[in-house]
Amino acid sequence: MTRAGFVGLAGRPNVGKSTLVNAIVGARVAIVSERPQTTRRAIRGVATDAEAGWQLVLTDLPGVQRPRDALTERMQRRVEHEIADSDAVLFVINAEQGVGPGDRFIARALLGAVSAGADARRPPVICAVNKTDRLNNAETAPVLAAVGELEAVDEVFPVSARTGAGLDPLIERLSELVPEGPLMYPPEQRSDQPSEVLLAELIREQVLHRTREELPHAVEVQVGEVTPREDGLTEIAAHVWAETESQKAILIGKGGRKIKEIGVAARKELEIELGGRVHLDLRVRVRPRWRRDDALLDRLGIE
Ligand SMILES: Nc1nc2c(ncn2[C@@H]2O[C@H](COP(=O)(O)OP(=O)(O)OP(=O)(O)O)[C@@H](O)[C@H]2O)c(=O)[nH]1
Ligand SMILES: [Mg+2]
Repeated sequence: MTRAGFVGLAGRPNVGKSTLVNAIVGARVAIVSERPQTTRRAIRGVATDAEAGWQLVLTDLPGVQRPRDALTERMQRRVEHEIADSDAVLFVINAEQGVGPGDRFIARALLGAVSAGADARRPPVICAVNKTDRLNNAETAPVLAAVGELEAVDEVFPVSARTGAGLDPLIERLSELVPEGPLMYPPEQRSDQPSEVLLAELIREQVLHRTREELPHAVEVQVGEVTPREDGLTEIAAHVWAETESQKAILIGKGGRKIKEIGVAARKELEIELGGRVHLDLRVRVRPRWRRDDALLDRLGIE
C-alpha cells in the first residue's frame, strides 16, 4: 500500500519555506527571493518516491503576517484553511534569527488551527529549523532547544534548504506521517500550477531581485499569449503591473534600461524552464490599487 498526503508549510516571511519546498520536490516549483512576502499564492509541490511508495503534496504558503489589504487578507485566510486540512504541518523557523515573537505567534495560531478542526484531529507539527548552514553546531543547539519548548511543536529537524543538509531524515519522517492511500498525482508531476502562472512567477522573481523598497510588493506579473513557433522559438507576452506612474517609471528605468535588464534575466529563466529559445515581450502598465481589487485577485488566481 502506498502512502500519500498533504503537508502544509507555515512560518514567517523569508524563513525559506519556498526554498525548502523546491528542495524536497527536487525542482523549482516556487519562486524564492531575499524579499519577505515573496509567495502570494498557495502552490502545491509534489514529491514522489515511487519505489518506496510515498507521495508528499507540499503546500507552499505565504509567510504569516498581519493582514493589511485584500491581498494579504486572502493570503492569511488561505494559510489557515490549508493548515487545518493538512495531514502534517511543516513549520519553518530561521535558525539564524532563533525563536522570535513572530514564531511564537504562529505556534499559538497552529495550536488553535490544528485543534479547531471539525473532527478535532490534530495534524502533527514538524518543525524545520532552516538555514543551519549559517551557524555552527554550538550556535544551533540553543535554537533547537528553544524550538523544542514550543507547545505546538511535536518534532524538530535542523536543515539547510540551501545545501540539502538534514533533508533526508525530515523527508523520511514526513513520508511516515501521511496516511495510507493511493498517489494523488502522477509520479512525474512536480506542481499543480498552470504553466502561465509559473512563467509569470519566474518573471516576477527577476523583478524582485532587481527592485527595491516598496516596488517588490507593488508589482504583479501576468502572462498573456504564449505562442510556440514552428522554428522552436516560443513567443511570450507578459504585463508587468505597478500601482503608480512613479513606480512604472522606476521599473522602466532610464532609457528603458531597467525593464530591459529584467527582461533579459527573465528570458534566460523561461528558456531553462521551457527547454528552448524564448522571445519575451514585457509591457509595464499602471493598475492603481490592484492589491485591493478583489475581482482582479480572483482573476489572478490568488484565492
Ligand atoms: N543561507 C541560507 N539561506 C536560505 C536557506 N533557505 C532559504 N534561504 C534564503 O532565504 C531567502 C528567503 O527564502 P524563501 O524560500 O523565498 O523564503 P519564504 O519563507 O518562502 O518567504 P515568503 O514567501 O516571503 O514567505 C532567500 O534569499 C533564500 O535564498 C538556507 O537553508 N540557507
Ligand atoms: Mg515563499
